[in-house]
Parts: sequence; C-alpha cells; structure tokens
Amino acid sequence: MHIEKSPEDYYNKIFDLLEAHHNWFRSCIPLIASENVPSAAVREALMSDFGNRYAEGWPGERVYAGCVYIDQVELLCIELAKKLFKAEFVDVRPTSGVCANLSIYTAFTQPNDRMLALSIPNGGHISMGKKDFNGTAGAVHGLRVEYFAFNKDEMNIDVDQTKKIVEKMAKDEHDPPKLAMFGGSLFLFPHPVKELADFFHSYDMFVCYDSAHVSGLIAGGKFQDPLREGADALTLSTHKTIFGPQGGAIVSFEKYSERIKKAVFPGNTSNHHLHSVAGKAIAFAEMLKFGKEYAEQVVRNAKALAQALYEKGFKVIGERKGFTESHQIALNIVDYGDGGTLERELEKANIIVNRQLLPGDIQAGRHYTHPGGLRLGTQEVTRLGMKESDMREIAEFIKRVIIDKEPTEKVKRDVIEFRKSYQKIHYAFDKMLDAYEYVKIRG
Ligand code: DSN
Repeated sequence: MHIEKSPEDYYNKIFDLLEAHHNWFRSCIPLIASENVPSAAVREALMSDFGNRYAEGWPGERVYAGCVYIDQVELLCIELAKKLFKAEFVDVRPTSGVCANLSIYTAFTQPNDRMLALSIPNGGHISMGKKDFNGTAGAVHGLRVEYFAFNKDEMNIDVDQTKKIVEKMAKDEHDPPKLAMFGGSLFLFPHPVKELADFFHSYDMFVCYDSAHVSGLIAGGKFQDPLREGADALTLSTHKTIFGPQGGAIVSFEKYSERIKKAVFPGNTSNHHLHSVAGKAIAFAEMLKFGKEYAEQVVRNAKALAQALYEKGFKVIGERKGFTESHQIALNIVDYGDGGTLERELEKANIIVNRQLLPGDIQAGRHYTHPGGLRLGTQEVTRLGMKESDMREIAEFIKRVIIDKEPTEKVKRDVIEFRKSYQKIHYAFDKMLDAYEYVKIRG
C-alpha cells in the first residue's frame, strides 16, 4: 500500500541522508581527483549570510546596496589570490571552472572562431568540447573546436605536430584558431606552454591554461608556472587541489582585466555566490600558509601510489615518465573489466574513484560509461594527513578488489579500520572539527 509522505517526512529524510553521507565518508578512501575536503573555517564561511545577498558587479561599483562587508572580503580574496599566483589581476567571481572558461571564450573569441584544445579521451574537459558532443565551447559559445596533436606514449601534447596543424589552418585555410586552451581533466604531466606560447602568439592567438585540476599544485610551486611560461590567463577551480568551496576564478594580466571583468559580469554571471567568495578567501589564506608543503606531499603521494599499484601488477599510464607529476594517477584496467564496473566494485569497498576515458578508448569501441581506465587523485587523502606508506596500503586495497576479486565486504571492513586513524584535516589553521563531521545547526 502506498503511503503518501508528509512534508515532515521529506524534511527529516533529507537530513538523515546528509548525515549518512558524512558518516560514510568518514570511513571511505576518497580518491576522486576533482574533489577535496574543506576546513571547518571554509564551511563556516559557506554558512554565513553572504550566501543570501546580491553583489553584482565589482567591489565598490555594485548594483546593490548592503555590500559594505562583502566588498571588503572580495577585495581580500583578490589580494590573496594575486599573492598565491604572483599575478597582476584576478577575478574571483566565476561560480565554477566552466563559468571561468566560458568567460575567457566570451572575452577573447567570437562565435564561429576556431579554438584549440585537447579531446576528452586525451584529457580535455567538457567545457572545451565540440558542439556535436554538447561541449560548452561548441554548444554554448559556438566555437569550432580543433584538437592539439597528442602523443599517447608521452601522455602530452605533441609540439611539432600541433605546430603543423596550426600552420595548415593559417596558411592553407586562412583560418587560424583564435584561442589555445591548455590543461584539462586527465592531467599527468606539465603541458608544453613554454614551447608553444610564442608560436601561438605569432598567429595572434590568446593562450589560456585551464588549471582546474592543478591550481593548488601551481600555487604550491609544483607542476609548472604557466603565466611565466607564456600563458595569457589561467582559469581554475577552487575545490580540487585547492581545498576551498566549489567555484572558479580567472588569473591574468592587468592588460586583459577589463575584457575579463565584463565577460564575467554581466556576460556569464548575475550574482556570484558571495559565501563562496568568502570561502575561497579562507582557502587561499590556508594555501598561502600551507600550500607548498601540501603540494609537495600530494605529488609524493601520487608517485608512491602509482609505483605501488604498478608493483602490484596494474598497468599504470605514464610508466616511462615516472607515472605522474601531478595529483593524478591513470590506470588502464581493461585486463580486469571496464571502468564503470570496477568503479562500482571499489565503491562497495568504500574506495571512491572515477572511471576514465583513456586515449584510444573511442577507437577501441569503448564508451564513457564503460571506459578502459580509472583515474585516482591523492589531494584529498593528503589533506587527511596520509603519507607514502599509506599509499602502499591503499594500493593493496585496490588490488584486493580489482585483481584478487576478494569479496568487497571483506575489503571494506579493513578500509574502515584503516580510515579510523585519519579523521582530522591537515594543512589548516583550525583543526577542531573532524574532516567529515556533520554540523547540525537546527534545533
Ligand atoms: N569533470 C570534472 C573532473 O573530474 O575533471 C571537472 O569538472
């Protein structure tokens, strides 16, 4: 018999589910490369009244009254981000990485222009995708997306072949790209910005670098320094290797500031989530203080996890180059199943990863629901205080699920035991709350 739920039933159920999620994550190994766990300080900022206000425009030039304190926080957020990225100009208003990329498209291209980016199996993000695939660049801004040449063995952009592609577009077709977008979602090794930026500039292309995944590593002085290597702007996420709230930002030079500001507002945002700006500011202060030590440990952990997985028999992508220089590890798991199935098996053992399209998957007939890869990231487990020896334990848990096919219930029991020692946040000013502690503020 169907019993109609009351509003109270829904209300209580939602809180039950929220609390259940927090309790579950306390005993999981979180390895999604695009996530992180914010400090209690960031969570406090997110709960503030800033989240209920409007502040369209730039600090001091708002469309609304009531922004006395909001303006001060946003200016501090900008100041912190400028220090973090040694930059002349930062716009912290984009509400996501996609919004930041779309603002760059708006500022520096016209619909129907050509743009250069990585294809999704080679590491590109959906925001750089073609119209046919409903990617933001093609479907929203009408750009014609062309691909960088990619070297699968190097897991990187092929410099010489890419130059040939652009020369052909410019000389034979009289239609060079207007924008090159480095960076992406599967991102193991620094991209050849230094090798290509001058060449792209010689065709009047704007050079952007999507650092959504690696922004915390760049801020911490690891990986690469795109603005000094020739990029005109960085777009970023504030919640992957930076441990802030979900959001975006654009980092660039003063000469581009007016175009970027207009593209962000009114171009691509109305109000810009002011509680998130406060959270970004707190996370930037944490990064300024702890970012170097954190970024170094993230990369050490990624290398240790990759090495341990390799020694246990996994095909770890990028072997010849030391597996990774970022927080990410990519596994080719076609010998054991497909990415979709194995992602779910690992989840049953409280190991949270995501399936990943790898270079060559589409040609091999694989699809994004059942791709040939898994992607792992070490940024969140590093925030929980884990070190290289813990990476070896994690590799063993993953092997037990994927290679040994042990019952996931059995592995899960050991994962829960392992996780008990890692409940606190590291690289933060305030460590009072546990990382995934559920905070109840209703009566
Ligand atoms: N799709 C996300 C990632 O995991 O890379 C970023 O938006």
